[in-house]
Amino acid sequence: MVTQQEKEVLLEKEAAILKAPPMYKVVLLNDDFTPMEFVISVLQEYFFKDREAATRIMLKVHHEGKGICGIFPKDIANTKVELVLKHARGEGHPLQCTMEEA
Ligand code: TYC
Repeated sequence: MVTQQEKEVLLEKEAAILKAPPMYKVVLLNDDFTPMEFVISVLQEYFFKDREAATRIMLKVHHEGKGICGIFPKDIANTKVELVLKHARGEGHPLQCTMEEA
């Protein structure tokens, strides 16, 4: 027979499995120097946006200061931020990319 305590342990384990992992927004920030075309290419290559969506997001960042590239589990968001920053620095651009809990 299953004791009350065993039931509670099982319920806790099930709840932990079912609970969605926290998600993180990857955000691009505006600056005065990174070329628009570079930002569009980042959105296409790292966030799989088509050219129209990438252009829309880039222009939103340009006009409003920031914009969301996508929402991902923590590890994936972190890796994307690192890859985007490495690519931007490698090309000599000051583009800033961060993550925020969604
Ligand atoms: N403001 C930049 C320019 O005029 C373009 C730009 C857009 C830069 C989005 C960064 O995240 C950015 N060249």
